[in-house]
Amino acid sequence: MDFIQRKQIVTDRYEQLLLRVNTPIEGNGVYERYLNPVVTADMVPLEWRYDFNPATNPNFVERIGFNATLNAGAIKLDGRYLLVVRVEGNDRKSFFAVAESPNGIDNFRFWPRPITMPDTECVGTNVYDMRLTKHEDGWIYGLFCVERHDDSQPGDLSAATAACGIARTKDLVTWQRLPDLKCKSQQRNVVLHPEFVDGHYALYTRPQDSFIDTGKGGGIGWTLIDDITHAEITREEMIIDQRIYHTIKEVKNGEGPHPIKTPQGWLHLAHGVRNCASGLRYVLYMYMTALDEPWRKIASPGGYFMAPVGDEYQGDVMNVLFSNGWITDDDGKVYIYYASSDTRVHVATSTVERLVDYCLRTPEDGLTTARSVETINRLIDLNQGRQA
Ligand code: M1P
Repeated sequence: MDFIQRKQIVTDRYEQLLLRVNTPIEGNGVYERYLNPVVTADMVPLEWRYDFNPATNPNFVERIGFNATLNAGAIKLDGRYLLVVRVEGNDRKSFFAVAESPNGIDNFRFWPRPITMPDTECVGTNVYDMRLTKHEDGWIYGLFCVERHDDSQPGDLSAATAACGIARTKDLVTWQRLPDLKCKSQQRNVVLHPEFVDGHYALYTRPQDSFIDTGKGGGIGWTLIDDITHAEITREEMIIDQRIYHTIKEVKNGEGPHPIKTPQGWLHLAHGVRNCASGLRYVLYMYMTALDEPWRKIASPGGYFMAPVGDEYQGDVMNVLFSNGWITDDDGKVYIYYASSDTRVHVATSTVERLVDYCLRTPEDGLTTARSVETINRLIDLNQGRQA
């Protein structure tokens, strides 16, 4: 096949993929999944992958490969649904790139170039998992993980450190990089609360003893910081959502996107991790905190909100759902962007009303088998009483 023929085939296939219509799948009533993922590695622009010059690429082969598109921050700007996607090259380096859709559920198309994120003096090896927050100070902040080799262990090539990188923008094109969050522990999954709290910026944190293990880090933390341009944790990191034995968040947990403000309280989406014979299992769960005290939990529905199903189970890192982006429309519709198995991005839709109902009316985890059976029997009793 010559250059022209192959280029045509590749381009046609690419355009068909981007124009594919997505359809909802009936679910449990709390949310709807969709038939197709919304962003996959095959949707990375051809200009980033192919040399379009027949003289230097006579067979029209791919020159730069992409391994995955995952863990996307999300925001709605000027009526456009925008994802800041973690794009991972075949070289294992992640970077950020904006994908835009007119409706939030299909036709996502990457902007012409990836984000050029300025570095700090201490260059990061890898960056990923941006949480976007349109803060009441007028800036859009992106908080993300910055990974570097741990030079205190020169003999161990896999020793790494995780820190929270901070950058801000008005348009997602030009980014002002601020110093990384200073703190005693390593950090991943740090999220900026959208409002000032007692005149301070507020962070959801995830203290961890090492790059992978949270160790003594008890769960999702909360702290106030004085200056976002030199962010430093100087106060206590209060653990607001603990890891708990024999639950979906026994091994680790982490805040997802920043919480949604509702009349009943702040709606939170998070991921919980447990161990099993096939390795770590990442699921999504929800909780709510008080409107006036965003650190005080008021609802904790038991169990997971979403776990991998079907094809979602398979990918680069199996058995993983992870979310760091959601968008709320003015009419209360919520678009939950989640990645499956560190490979591709999906959407699920719900409404603020349904999510609040889910949080306030789902029984809490009783933490023992006996309590779980009691809870089920209580529902059966109520239903039988109603039927009598
Ligand atoms: O591989 C699953 C996820 O693992 C990490 O999340 P956590 O820090 O909570 O363990 C992150 O590297 C995330 O990107 C990844 O999806």
